[in-house]
Amino acid sequence: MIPDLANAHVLLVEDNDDDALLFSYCCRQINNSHWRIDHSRTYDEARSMIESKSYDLYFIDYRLGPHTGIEVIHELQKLGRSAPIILMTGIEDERIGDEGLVAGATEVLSKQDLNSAAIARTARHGAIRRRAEGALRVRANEDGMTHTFNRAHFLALAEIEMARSQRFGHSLAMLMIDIDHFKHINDSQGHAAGDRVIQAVADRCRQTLRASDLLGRYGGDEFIALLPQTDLAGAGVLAERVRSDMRHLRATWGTLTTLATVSVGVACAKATDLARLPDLIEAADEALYRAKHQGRDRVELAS
Ligand code: GH3
Ligand code: MG
Repeated sequence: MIPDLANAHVLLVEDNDDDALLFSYCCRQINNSHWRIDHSRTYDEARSMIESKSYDLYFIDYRLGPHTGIEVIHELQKLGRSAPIILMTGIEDERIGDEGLVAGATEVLSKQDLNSAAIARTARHGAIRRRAEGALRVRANEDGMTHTFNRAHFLALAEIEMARSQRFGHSLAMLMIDIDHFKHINDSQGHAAGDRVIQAVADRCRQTLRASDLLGRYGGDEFIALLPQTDLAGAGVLAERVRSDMRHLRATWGTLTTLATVSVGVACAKATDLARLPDLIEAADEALYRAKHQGRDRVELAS
């Protein structure tokens, strides 16, 4: 086994206990490796485990009750987890493998071929590929300055989240967060100080939001967040927390310390029946516009 996987911490997502036992048995036979394996049996369990920890390897079964392994892969993508993801399938259907690779799996492993050599090979290939992709992927998906998702990647993930919330009848909320009078900060203290404020606002948003929420940089001084399974009232509470947390924000640049406030527009896909992502964005944007016009440093909910 390649050195960085010798003591890998592995998450196995598998609803069948016999298959899980076989998998663990095979892993113990891999030469020169001592994998620590955490096992989750359901999609919900997997979700909470991947949110609370990051693993060195993910082995995910395709069939998971009413869910599929593809949804777990989407969660991993959202969290920006970069370890190899191996999708395991018991069904001889190439389309499932293709779907897995498109969703972000590094390798596909047929459960019919489950043995220690096959597990070790997919793990090794996955790790090699991830290393090669690493820098490239981060650059393609992230905003370099704030390390939030860039606009294009945020929108791609948001489309997935939107489809899923509709499928399960969950509400989905959006926040548009814009720094108040940011031009003035740039003009009075310089562009570099402005950059520090943008970074500090991103950090504060990240601290306030949940791990399962998506945060992206939508434009210069504007951020966008998507909150799964959150209704308008709940999102309003969170938006208020984001806004009031900015009071403690101190962005320093040289000897300068800058304070900033933000305005937040909130919309919810279920409450207003917005079935398409552009409509949800427009509703959040309109609410933000109202927050700006009603004095800034405030939260407005879409009506
Ligand atoms: P409002 O309260 O209405 O939002 O006023 P504002 O001054 O914040 O207005 P606006 O949002 O239109 O200003 C955004 C400014 O952000 C304009 C642009 O020059 C600046 N900007 C965009 N990207 C960057 C960046 O990466 N760094 C810095 N320092 N400034 C940026
Ligand atoms: Mg602004």
